[in-house]
Amino acid sequence: MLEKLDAIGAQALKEVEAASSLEIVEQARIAYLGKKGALSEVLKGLGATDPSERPRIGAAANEWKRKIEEALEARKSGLESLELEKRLREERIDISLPSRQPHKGALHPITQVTRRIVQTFARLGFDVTTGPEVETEFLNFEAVNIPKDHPARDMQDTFFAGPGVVLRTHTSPVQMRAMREMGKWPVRILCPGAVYRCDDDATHSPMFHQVEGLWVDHGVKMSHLKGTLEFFARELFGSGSQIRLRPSYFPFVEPGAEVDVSCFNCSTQAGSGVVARDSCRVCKGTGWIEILGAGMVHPRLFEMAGFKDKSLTGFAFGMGVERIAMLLHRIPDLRLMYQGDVRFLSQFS
Ligand code: FA5
Repeated sequence: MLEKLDAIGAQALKEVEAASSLEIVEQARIAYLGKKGALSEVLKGLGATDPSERPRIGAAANEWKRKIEEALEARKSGLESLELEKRLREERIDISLPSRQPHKGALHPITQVTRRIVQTFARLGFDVTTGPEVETEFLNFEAVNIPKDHPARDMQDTFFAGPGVVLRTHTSPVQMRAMREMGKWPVRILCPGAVYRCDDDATHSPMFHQVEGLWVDHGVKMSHLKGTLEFFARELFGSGSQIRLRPSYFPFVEPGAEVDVSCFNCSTQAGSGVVARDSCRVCKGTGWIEILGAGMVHPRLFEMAGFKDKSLTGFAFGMGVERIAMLLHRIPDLRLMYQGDVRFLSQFS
């Protein structure tokens, strides 16, 4: 019986040492030390042995049990530390790797420029008002003194959205909406927003943005218009900027003017404002850049707004935001602003 125990014990130790996983270690424990394990099976025959031999056999069985338990424990912890090492190796974090930089978003250049324009006029007390982009033909044209069949309608190629309904071609109808809704003066508003025209080239887009300004009160004069726009030009294009007004025609103002700002590109190059302007790509050698249309509100608009006070006066102006953005950022083609190319847009973040 002792020989049998020795053979089982030796076999158990061999198997435990060779176990390649915790599962096999557990299987070996059950096979040798379990209730129906090899060791227990041998000890079942103890009753049939010589009683004087039993203490020796019992002691030998206990010794093998202890040895096998020790071997099981040793193999288990050996396998556990191997497993831990493997996991540590696999799950190692290389803290020297540079982290992934999240893409930083930024406002679109059109939004940035619109906000700059709005903030500049806000400092002079202008409030922001908006209107719908789908507008009645009446408010877009008739109410701002562009009657049906008037040749001025050709100045703005129109998208019709239905009978008597257009995609507004300018922000001037917002002037009319504001005066009608307020029903009283003074009116000092700024109307930014998208407008639509059937245009498409490097400097004209079917959808673009305008900012309209309107100031109505008693005693508003052309000099106020000039002073306001001079302040705006200096804030946006630099403190040395000058403006000039050239007579022009817009049906909703009388007199009307086109407003130019002195070329900030030339003066930047020269540092003095005096340069060989022939070489300037921004002003094409004229020294002036056209930035907006403006004038004194036509009395017909006050009639259309329901303002009966004949002594009221006002000025209005309207500018294209894309044009201002192109000038400020030297953008050669307006379409770049609508292509959603991150390489282009990220320059403005
Ligand atoms: C007007 O739209 C007038 N409502 C502005 C105005 C308001 C004048 C109040 C007087 C008093 P005009 O059609 O010139 O004016 O357009 C104004 C600006 O919009 C232009 O100077 C130009 O910068 C811009 N613009 C016109 N068409 C386009 C287009 N298709 N794409 C981009 N910008 C355009």
